[in-house]
Amino acid sequence: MLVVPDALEQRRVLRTEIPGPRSVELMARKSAAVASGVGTTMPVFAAQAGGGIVLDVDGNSLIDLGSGIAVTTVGNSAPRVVAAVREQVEYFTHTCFMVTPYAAYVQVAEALNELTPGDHDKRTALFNSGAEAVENAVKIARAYTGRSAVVAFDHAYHGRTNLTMALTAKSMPYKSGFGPFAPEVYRAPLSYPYRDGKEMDGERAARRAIDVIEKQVGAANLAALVIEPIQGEGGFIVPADGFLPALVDWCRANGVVFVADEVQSGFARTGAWFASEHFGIVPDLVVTAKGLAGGLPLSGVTGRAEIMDAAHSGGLGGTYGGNPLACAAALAAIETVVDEGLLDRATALGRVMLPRLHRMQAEDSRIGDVRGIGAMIAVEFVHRDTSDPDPQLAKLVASAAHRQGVILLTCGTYGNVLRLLPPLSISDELLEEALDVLADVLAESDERHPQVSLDQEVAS
Ligand code: PLZ
Repeated sequence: MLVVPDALEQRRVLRTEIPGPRSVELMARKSAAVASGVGTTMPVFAAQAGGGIVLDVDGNSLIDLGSGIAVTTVGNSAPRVVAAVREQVEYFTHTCFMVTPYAAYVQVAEALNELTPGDHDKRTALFNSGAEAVENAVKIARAYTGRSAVVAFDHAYHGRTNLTMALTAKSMPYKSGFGPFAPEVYRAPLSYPYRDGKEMDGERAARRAIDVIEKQVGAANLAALVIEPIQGEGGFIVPADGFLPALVDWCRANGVVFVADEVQSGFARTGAWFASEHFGIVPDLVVTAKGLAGGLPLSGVTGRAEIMDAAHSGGLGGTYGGNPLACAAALAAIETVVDEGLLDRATALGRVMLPRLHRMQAEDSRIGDVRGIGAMIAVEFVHRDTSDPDPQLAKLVASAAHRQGVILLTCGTYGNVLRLLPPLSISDELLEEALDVLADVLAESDERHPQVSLDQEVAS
């Protein structure tokens, strides 16, 4: 059952051009007041959001296929989350869990211990952002192993703090000019089925990665291998079958902590609580954030008790980590997923998106690949003859969709991937309508601009 606030009509309505005059005015104030390093995908300011709609300050109702970058999985202002936060805020906003703890933090830890893959004894620590949790997973793995090296993968995204910038692969815009980066971070090749070709199955891709690790790092020096089971910012890359299990096996055999960064792929997004489940792997540590607290800032590291407990008392924490409002929101978000059957809903949304996108691909050779699981789906755009990445087309399609009132995000090392991340509270009708818009703007980009002139137009 979809629970949608009455006030927000679930319909795409464009009352002004996008952006409308109020957004234009606010954008001018943003430019004067906010550091220019903080960019925005759309030049549109939000007024309200819920179901599958973001209402802007000019009264335009936009279809949300971004979920605030995979955060509002249970919906924006999901009723249970709103009620739980309202109730908590009446009691207290903050005491600091490290000073006078409160039950909601413990309840979230218990829930994450239960929901993450594997039935071994687990512990959880809570933080504020995805990057902070990834950093803490690395701290914990180093404390447990007594080793310092960490391996991340090609196309990886793990955050913008110093250590997580080092783990993140892409220079522009995440790292360029912001070094020096944390030492003892090494990079291994990923399994990328669309680009690897058929001969490179999952096990061979794992062998290729393990070779690099053994030769360039040495297992004896390696504390942790950090990987997104399905990559987010890097292009929604789903590794070939067998890749992740082979890496887990190698980690077990070599005393290396396997860390799954499920910040984007986790918490019901793919039709399972965690994407790791699709590959049959049980990570040693699981990092969660984004969808976990229905839009409030909360992240966690959950994993094997003996690893999690390796950090000395007082070694983990932070003023706001596991804030009571965020914990109340997380408990309500978990309840929402269960009560509203949102794991199945994510799978069902995938069944709406994938066939439509595959049909578009069959008719348009600029779509090189359609991939993803559940409500985490992507389209990779390429140049017709070469299959080289075509970021201009992805950008053009996304901004044309924006003008038609559909919030769409791009991603990928080359910026040539369009990602569809609807909130699980969206209706089939709205999702279908957004896909109609996507099909239209794609067709128009083809008719009006044959490939050559398209490139010229964007370049000029
Ligand atoms: N790990 C897998 O996807 C955040 C970044 C948006 P924070 N992804 C969105 C941007 O441009 O900053 C992310 C992720 C994965 C870690 C993170 C980091 O999470 O909550 O943004 O710190």
